[in-house]
Order: sequence, then C-alpha cells, then structure tokens
Amino acid sequence: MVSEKALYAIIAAVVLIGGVGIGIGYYHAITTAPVPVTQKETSLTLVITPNNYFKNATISHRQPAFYVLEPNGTLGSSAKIVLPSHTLISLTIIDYDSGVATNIGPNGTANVTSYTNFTGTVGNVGYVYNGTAQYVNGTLSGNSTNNITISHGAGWKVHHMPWNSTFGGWEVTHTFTILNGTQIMLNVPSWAGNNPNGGGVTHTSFYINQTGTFSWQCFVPCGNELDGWGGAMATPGWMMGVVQVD
Ligand SMILES: [Cu+2]
Repeated sequence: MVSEKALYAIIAAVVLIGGVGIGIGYYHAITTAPVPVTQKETSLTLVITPNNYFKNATISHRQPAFYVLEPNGTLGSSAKIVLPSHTLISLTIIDYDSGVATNIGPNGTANVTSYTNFTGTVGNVGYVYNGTAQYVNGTLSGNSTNNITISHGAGWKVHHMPWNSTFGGWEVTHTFTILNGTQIMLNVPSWAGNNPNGGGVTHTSFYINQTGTFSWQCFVPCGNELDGWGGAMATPGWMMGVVQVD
C-alpha cells in the first residue's frame, strides 16, 4: 500500500511533468511557423438507373432510382447520404436515364424553371459530359491499336439545362435537390441529352457550411401515380431521402 506521503509525491511529480509537457507544447506552438491549412475535399458519386423493379400494393412497374457509388464499387442506398460540413464535395452524377422532362417542380403540373438551374454549387455551374449536341467530349482518332489518340473534352459548362423544343421538354432527367425545410440548399439537374442510347455524366462541386439533417428530393415527377409524384418520388432511396451533414 502506498503511503499518503508517497502518493502526494507521485501526484506532484505527475503535475510537474505534465506542466513541463504543456510548457514544451506551448513553446513549440508559438515558435513554429503556421502550417498551411490543406483544403478539405471529398467526393460523392451518384448513379441513376432507370429500370429498377418497384412493387407495392398498387404499383408494379420499373422506376428510376439514385444510388450512391460506394468506394468498393457497389451501389449503396441513397436513402441516407452522409456528408461532411465545411468541405468541398465533388459531386458526379452518372445517369443511365434519358428523356426530357415536360414538367419540373414541386408537383406534377408545375413548370418551375429554377429546378433546371445549378444552385448552391461553386459558381452556380455544372459540367455536362457525353455526346450532347452542344458539346462532344472525347474524340478518337487513329485507326490502329498502336496509334489511337483520344482527346478528352473539358465538359460543357452550364448554369441551367435548356428547353429542348424538338422533344418538348427540359433537358433534365432528374434533379438532386437538397432542402432545408422548403428552402433549396442545392439543386443539381442531371442532363437528359439527346443521345438515343441515353446516359450522361454531370459534375459539380459544393459546400454545406452547416451541420444537421436535411432532405433530398428529385423534382422531375418521374414516379408512378399522383401525377408522377408517387412510387419512386415518394420512396426513400429512390428519388428522395435524407442528407446527414456532420
Ligand atoms: Cu427523378
């Protein structure tokens, strides 16, 4: 058993050593040049597939859905997307769907053009990749396997997706929209394109400089029933969900 006197001696030694440690740490802190803050960055890749089988009591139909591309290559659920706050988030949407949206907005008959905009992204822009009429990315030249040159495009920089008068709709398949209550924090439209095989890649970046749990929703009525607002549009992990920002 340690005597009371010895115990006090040990406590005193611990306090003294700890104090010296703090002193060294403090001395170090005030004599070292400030370390440049490295910008925090992360990436989020969403994949839209159009032909997922949706079945409930009244719907038995193929429906589109957003997935999160996980680091191991699998498609994870988009029902709850966890993101860091105060971090540059590089968002890529790989969209296998196609076809213009005749209506866009908070109900099946609305035509609210703000949902065609890139809102809350860096510079309020996005970049569209794929063989659009406006911009062809990636051209191949050369005719032998030893002499192939691929010119990569820089993407078509857009503030908003246009109306396609030939097809009679907005060039938007779906939107990835994050809401704080009813306020739009982020709106990213995904390019519909006029490639008959469908498919496009849209890239943008954004910050969320607050923590909390928000909702995300697609604003193209792409579901079944309720003027397109049932089915996928009303089911977490399909065309809606939550975004938890830590
Ligand atoms: Cu949708």
